[in-house]
Amino acid sequence: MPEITVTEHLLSTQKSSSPHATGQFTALLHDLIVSAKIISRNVKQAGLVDILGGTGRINVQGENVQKLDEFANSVLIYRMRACGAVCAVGSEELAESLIFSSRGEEQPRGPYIIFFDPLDGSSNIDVNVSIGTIFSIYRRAEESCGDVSEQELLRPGLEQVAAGYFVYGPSTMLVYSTGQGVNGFTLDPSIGEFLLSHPNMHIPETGAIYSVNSAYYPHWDERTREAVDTFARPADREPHSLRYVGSLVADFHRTMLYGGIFLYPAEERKPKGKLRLMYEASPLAFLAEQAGGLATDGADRILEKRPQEIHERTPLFIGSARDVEKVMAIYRRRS
Ligand code: P6P
Repeated sequence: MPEITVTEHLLSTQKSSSPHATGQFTALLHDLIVSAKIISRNVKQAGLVDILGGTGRINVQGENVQKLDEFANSVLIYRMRACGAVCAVGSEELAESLIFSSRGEEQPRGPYIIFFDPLDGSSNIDVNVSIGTIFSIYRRAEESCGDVSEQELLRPGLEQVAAGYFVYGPSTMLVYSTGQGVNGFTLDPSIGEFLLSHPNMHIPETGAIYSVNSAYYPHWDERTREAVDTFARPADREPHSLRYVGSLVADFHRTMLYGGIFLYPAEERKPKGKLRLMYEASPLAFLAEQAGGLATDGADRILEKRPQEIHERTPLFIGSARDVEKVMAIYRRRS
């Protein structure tokens, strides 16, 4: 197969999907990719330089900020400001969103709004487990002008124009969609390019793996226990295998390729679950649906949820359509 770079792929699909494209999205994606290459380089060196361990600071989520979290966040913010295509940024590591104003700038700011988890799974950094960057991209309404308002930021996932993730594992990969299916690209470090390696990704309709932190079983409600038991202790067939990395991007990437279901339910100590709607659940739900899968909070489709605040959390059941439908049926019956 000829080597197709992510830029070539984007330009070729853009011609068909948005001929009037101004190149601003290409500029945004280019700077996102450069950010990921820089983050990947530092992640791969983490054991060799004094960048392991925490900064001693606590982020808005109440979690210990790892030095690489902070580094990834600052690289992404710098590049998103510099690319000119972005007018606002939301990040797991920022209590408030960042609004980039056009005032005093030679060029008006572009129309794109990006949310990201700069380094998800950071608790795994020190033990050399795969981690990732998750991003979600919206576009301002054509008629919008002036600085972005808070209200323009709180949009349901259905309105995303693009979403994806970088996974820093044995290889560094980019998996993303602009609404025309999902494609995967693997970084070839010898030439510094992301090359098309997983064209037109589809989640199998059902899978043989479920992914959940079963240690929380005592804290789940009855419908969640029944949902998990559907895969762990099925009455009518072999049980699924349990695989849980504890790094969302790694667990989701496996689900995209092998099928099955990832579950992070609500529980008594986390009534809205742990994962964040805007920069974890919504972008992954966008990818899952583009790849033929489903994503729900148990009752509602993730992509239809309108956030009330940037760091809102949500329960998440995501993966193969038939497996997620089983969970939804249990929640419907027991609610
Ligand atoms: P738990 C990592 O901290 C993270 O945000 C996700 O990457 C991961 O899926 C989840 O938390 C793991 O949470 O409660 O099982 O440790």
